[in-house]
Amino acid sequence: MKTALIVVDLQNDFCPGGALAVAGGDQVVEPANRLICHFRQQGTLVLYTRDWHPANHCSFKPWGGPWPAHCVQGTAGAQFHPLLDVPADAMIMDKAWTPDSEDFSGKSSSELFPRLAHAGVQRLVLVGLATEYCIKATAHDARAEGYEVMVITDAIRPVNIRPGDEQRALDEMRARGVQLFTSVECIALLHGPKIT
Ligand code: VGL
Ligand code: ZN
Repeated sequence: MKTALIVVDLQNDFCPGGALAVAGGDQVVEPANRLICHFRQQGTLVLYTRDWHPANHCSFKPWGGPWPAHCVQGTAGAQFHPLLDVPADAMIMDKAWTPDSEDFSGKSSSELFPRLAHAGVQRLVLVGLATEYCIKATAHDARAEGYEVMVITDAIRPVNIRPGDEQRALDEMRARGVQLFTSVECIALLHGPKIT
């Protein structure tokens, strides 16, 4: 089965020190890099999404939204984490890049699913930030489109605005048939020695 790795919003503003910091957000870079390395060695598709807002985005508090300004196009906060492995020819998909568009899902980058379908991909592996927003929304949209979805538990982190948000998101994903694996399990499953 053809598989693609989607690296979701691993940007400075979602990491400690950033405008919308997720606790431990930077800790997902290492397992994400391990998966990126494995997928590249296998010649498998790796795509990156970016939260990519204009300065007057509707999700920002001054414009009536819930969030502090974050991931503003062209700023340091919107750049990928400096240790994230992003090849020069990386496929990058930007989301929510007009003032009125707020969509957490990678689907909102209209190229994402058509591109995957064109490449014959049937299974997605998701890593990145944040668990109950962009990871969950992308996972659910992918399930609705018929993809098999694996979310990598050590390579995601929640915002946890309310206690329990993370657990609820994991439960909702499981209920929709999303499979949860650690990065080690994922690599062993997809790229480990074949048992015959
Ligand atoms: C995200 C909150 C606001 C995310 C984006 O990438 O999960 N969360 N914008
Ligand atoms: Zn955002």
